[in-house]
Amino acid sequence: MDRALPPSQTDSLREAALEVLRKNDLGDWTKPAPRLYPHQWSWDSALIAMGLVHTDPGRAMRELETLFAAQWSDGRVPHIVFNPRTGDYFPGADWWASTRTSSLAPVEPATSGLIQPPVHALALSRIFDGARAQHLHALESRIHDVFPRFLAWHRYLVECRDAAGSGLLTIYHPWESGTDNSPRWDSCLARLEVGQMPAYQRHDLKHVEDPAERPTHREYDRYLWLVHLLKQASYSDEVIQRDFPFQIRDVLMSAIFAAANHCLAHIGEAIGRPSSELEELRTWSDRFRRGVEGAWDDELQLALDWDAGIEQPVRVQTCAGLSPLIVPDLSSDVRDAVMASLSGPRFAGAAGLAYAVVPSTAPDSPGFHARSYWRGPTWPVANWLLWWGMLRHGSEQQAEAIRVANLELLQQPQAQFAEYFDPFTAEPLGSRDQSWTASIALDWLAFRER
Ligand code: 9WN
Repeated sequence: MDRALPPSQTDSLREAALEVLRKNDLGDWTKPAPRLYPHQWSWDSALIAMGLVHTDPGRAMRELETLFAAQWSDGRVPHIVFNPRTGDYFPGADWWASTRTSSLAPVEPATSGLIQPPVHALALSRIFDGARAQHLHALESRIHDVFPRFLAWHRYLVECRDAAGSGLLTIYHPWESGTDNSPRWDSCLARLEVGQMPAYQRHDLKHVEDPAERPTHREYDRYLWLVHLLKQASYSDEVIQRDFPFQIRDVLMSAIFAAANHCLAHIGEAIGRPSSELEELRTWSDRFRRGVEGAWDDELQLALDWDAGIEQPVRVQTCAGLSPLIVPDLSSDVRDAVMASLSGPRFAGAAGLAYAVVPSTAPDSPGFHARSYWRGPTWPVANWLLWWGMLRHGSEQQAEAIRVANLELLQQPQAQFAEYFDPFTAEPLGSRDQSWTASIALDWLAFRER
């Protein structure tokens, strides 16, 4: 039984979460949301697999296999895989023009040319451990088959997104971070001069009640201008890195990558991959751990992104600053400092919060907005990542507090597995029936049974 909620409530929350995943299931992959996001998104799929594993590990594996079937020949896993049968998303496949623009892109399916945070090996590791424990040999053999693709993805990130060996991955677009309109990107986007590009029409605003919940038109112009420039560079890392105006070393992505290498090494060892590969993965994990630890800012008591355009840290206070918690083998003093920031008055301990969960941006800090997407609302998925990390660092009591507070938020009758929530009123915002919200609810509910 779960300590957070009485059994009748956990049962109905679980049933409702399963229903969301069933409704968004298109057979081999899952829509992130019924209408707002009708294609396959990279990090959504991995986090969806984290929930599916509790009911159907084979289907969880299929989610990852479908995504990795769209991998580019240089190893990158695209942030969106387009489904020709489900339209109505902008920018769609034509706008990205991946196959026409780069010989590295698959001919089919059409994809975007960006990436997203590399959470995939966390999901693969969960599927693997389950398969081993339950003697699911066919599933283990599928993990064997897909392993080289995962390794190629990690190698792409190391070689193309951290060619300088900084221990931090460089992103070229706010969408790559997964935290699209976070104040993390404001100062860099403010320097961007938007040139001539074709007129466009947004579709996202049709699917939310209040446009303030989504990025502004000014932000969208910048997002699309960056895509235009990326296409001009043929999505080539070498060309992009010469003088691209948005190059930020992303601390959250790098923390996830440190953990992902650790997970992939764990699987690789268990399935007997060559020791040279295991050594590489462990070295990468260590390199990105050091990169994230090195991004720690003593004054803000948070880890900060690095803006390579001006060679300065990005001094904002967002949940990404807590990402050292996701890194394996974190030194105990950094861990204690991050935990203090997480539970303190800028995040889960902020005055007036409806539930003691982590908001995406610290209330009272510049750029905060309670209802706008990644500028303040609490995202259960971001809380899940921090919870996952806290457990690994032995911060069990604090991890449990975050799990319980999130489950209480999600079991409100109006919550409907929303994409994000106003941290003060707990009002659901963005899409409803968001797959990864349902999926991590399943994982949180199953936690006490594991
Ligand atoms: C752009 C699908 C995705 C998530 C991102 C989230 C949002 C897309 C959008 O939705 O981004 O990629 O159109 O706003 O920010 O994290 O993967 O759920």
